[in-house]
Amino acid sequence: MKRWMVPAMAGVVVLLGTAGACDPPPPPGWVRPEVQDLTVSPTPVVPGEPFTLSATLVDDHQVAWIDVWFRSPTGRESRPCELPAFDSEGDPQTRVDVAVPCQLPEFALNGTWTVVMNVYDGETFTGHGAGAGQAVTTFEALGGSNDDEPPVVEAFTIDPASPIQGQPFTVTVRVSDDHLVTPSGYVVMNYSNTHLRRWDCESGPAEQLSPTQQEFVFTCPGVPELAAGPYNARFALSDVNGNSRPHTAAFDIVDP
Ligand SMILES: [Ca+2]
Ligand SMILES: [Ca+2]
Repeated sequence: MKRWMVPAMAGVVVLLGTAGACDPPPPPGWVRPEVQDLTVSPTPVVPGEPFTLSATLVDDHQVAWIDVWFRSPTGRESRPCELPAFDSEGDPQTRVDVAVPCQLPEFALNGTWTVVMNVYDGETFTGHGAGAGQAVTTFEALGGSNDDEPPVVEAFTIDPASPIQGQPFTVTVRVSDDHLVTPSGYVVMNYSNTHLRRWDCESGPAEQLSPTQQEFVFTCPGVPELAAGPYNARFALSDVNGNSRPHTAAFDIVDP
């Protein structure tokens, strides 16, 4: 049995994408590591229940570490696995069977997911996915949620309805969704006219009106240099599945 340590290595940075044009060339004779026989079991995967990614990792010198990431049916990326790390003592291992424990959140989307496993040998530049061997497979998730809809903006109220130039105003946004993020995270609202965009409206955490309703109250400071005229306010909120759609509301700033 190979010697693996859990949890994931500290200090392994996110390694995605492809090699950039400025990456140094690999050393002469370098052999890329490989991920062989990447499988998911059991399938279909049930969100909230554990499953395993299995693969065989091979390299001419050493299998140094792996990186795993998932893409949901709507394209959101996540890493719901405990990555193994090598015990650095002992001889380098050139062929390793791994069984990686993973678990999707209970609310995760049903449908076809993609999983990518990268393996690195540490012999060459390993930023941005360069130097990785990679395998990709898909699996079905069943028994999670079918929520691929963004939160609904039920109300978007500006007070006063026509803010006065140079004076503060508030924006109240009420949203509903079956899978809101609770407690709510930091949310940005901005507003603009044809040549100026402001990001200075601040909101505390949302008030939880019900299990499926939240209300944000943004305070927007008075800005003397904002000209009277038409403006657009924009607000977007993601649910736990990352579904998001911007909401826009038009309003006027009027002369004092
Ligand atoms: Ca190698
Ligand atoms: Ca939703």
